[in-house]
Amino acid sequence: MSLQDRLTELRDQGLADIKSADVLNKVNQIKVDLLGKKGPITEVLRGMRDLTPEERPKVGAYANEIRDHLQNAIDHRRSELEEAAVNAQLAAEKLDVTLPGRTVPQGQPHVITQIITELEDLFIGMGYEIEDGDEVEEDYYNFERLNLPKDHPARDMQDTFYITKEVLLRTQTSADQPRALESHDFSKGPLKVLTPGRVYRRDTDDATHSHQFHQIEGLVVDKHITMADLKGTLTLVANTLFGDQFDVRLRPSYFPFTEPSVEADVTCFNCNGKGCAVCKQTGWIEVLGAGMVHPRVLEMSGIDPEVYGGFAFGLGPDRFAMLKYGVDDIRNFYLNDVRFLSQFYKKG
Ligand code: 2NL
Repeated sequence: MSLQDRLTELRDQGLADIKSADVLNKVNQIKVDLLGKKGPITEVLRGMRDLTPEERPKVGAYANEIRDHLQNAIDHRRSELEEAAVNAQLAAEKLDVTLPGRTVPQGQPHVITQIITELEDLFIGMGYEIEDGDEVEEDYYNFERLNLPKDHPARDMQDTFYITKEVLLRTQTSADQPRALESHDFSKGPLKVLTPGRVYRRDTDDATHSHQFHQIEGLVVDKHITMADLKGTLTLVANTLFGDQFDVRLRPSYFPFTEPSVEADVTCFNCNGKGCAVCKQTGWIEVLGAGMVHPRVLEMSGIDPEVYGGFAFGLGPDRFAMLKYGVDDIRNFYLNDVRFLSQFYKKG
């Protein structure tokens, strides 16, 4: 067989092999076997020694042509296989972007936080500023500046966690208010503050007491403030929180920081005032304590009680939440059991 025929045969066999190679490794192996130093084409080229000088360039050119042809076929087959591999991978990893995603369950503010926020919004609307004080407070601000000197018997109403003799966990958010009083510039208008926050008392935990709970206190000081302002404000709170048909009733009470002091009741939401088990047949539910700011409290903050006066009130969002939703054990609010808390999630 002539060298040309041998080359043609190698080409045809090689092209058939390349075409049928179905993985990259096989193509690579064909390249080594066919075009490598020990391959048949190299061998043919070596055989050119025996040709006449006229034949040599012709055979040489033909050999080069065939080698290039095979090399191109190999390159072509390689890229075909590479493309097929990528396509196969893409098909295997295909994402259906139209599938609905997995919804992440979304939490909501705690029911106590919801009540605090609702009240904050209401009072901000009436021009109050929100004060956020420290939970670790001085005895001086928590008690003395609110007219509760050391050994005052009314301190017993607020059993206290002391950190040192003079530092404690605040028992009432009123602790923030002497600071507001002493720093207020009355030439710029009345003082109106709302102090929501956590407070602590060394109460035994039972269904209606927790060692940590919440309080929101309000304080207004200006010239010519009367108890009518207090009652009007509290009525607005009751109407906003519970509804327009709710009324407010004031009963005499005692707090060391107010004089006179009152307990405020609202119409029982359960029986609309007719009398039921929730309101113990009275038609009223006690919701907060309040009063006219004691002159001593004003004096201690450097304010003249002959010129200025005001009202203050304190309410418990925990108690509000219990009343509003008929929860009978305050400790439920602090167990962080989502099955309980999610009942108060607002729709939407
Ligand atoms: C309650 C009800 C109350 C106040 C808090 C207050 C604050 C200042 C002056 C006067 Cl700076 N009063 N706050 C007044 C009345 C009631 O909370 O049950 N407290 C134990």
